[in-house]
Amino acid sequence: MRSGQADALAPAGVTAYVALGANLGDAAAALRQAVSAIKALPLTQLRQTSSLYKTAPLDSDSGQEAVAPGGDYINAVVELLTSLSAPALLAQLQQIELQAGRERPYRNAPRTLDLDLLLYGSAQMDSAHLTLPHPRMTQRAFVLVPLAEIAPDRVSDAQLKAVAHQAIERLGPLAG
Ligand code: PH2
Ligand code: MG
Ligand code: MG
Repeated sequence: MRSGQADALAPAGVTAYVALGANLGDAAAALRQAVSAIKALPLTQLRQTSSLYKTAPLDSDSGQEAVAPGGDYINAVVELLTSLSAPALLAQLQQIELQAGRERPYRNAPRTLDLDLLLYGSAQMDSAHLTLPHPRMTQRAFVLVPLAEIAPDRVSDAQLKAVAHQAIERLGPLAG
């Protein structure tokens, strides 16, 4: 039996995708800072980073373009390989939001940094704190376009087509 040997191997980790967004202050700098913080997370490697995108604010509930007090967003998506559980990863992401000065005065308030866990391997869960896959990700060009850039097999052409009317402009690489 080789199972004892297999048990001794380090867990390979889970591929997870995180959406980054900000629309207050220097949003691009906030996203770069967030990527540095994600790189420093325990048991986690940053695997891929999408470009930065400028996107029109969308209302979370209706999915329609909305007038947001902070104006346009900067968005990106990163791919991680992590041995943290999904709730532990979410808690770490929320810590990074807090360090960036995130306040939650009301739903959809302009934010210095929003980090949303989109996908955690093929996990499907619906708890009070965490729903996977992210329940609104397929309605949002600001998630699907950067996700398709780094993980084309996780986004279908039909999904992209369904959000093609939403304004999104590629700005350039996140780093540099
Ligand atoms: N985040 C929201 C609501 N609306 N719109 C854009 N363009 N980008 C976002 O990151 C975003 C949004 C809630 O988190
Ligand atoms: Mg969000
Ligand atoms: Mg969020």
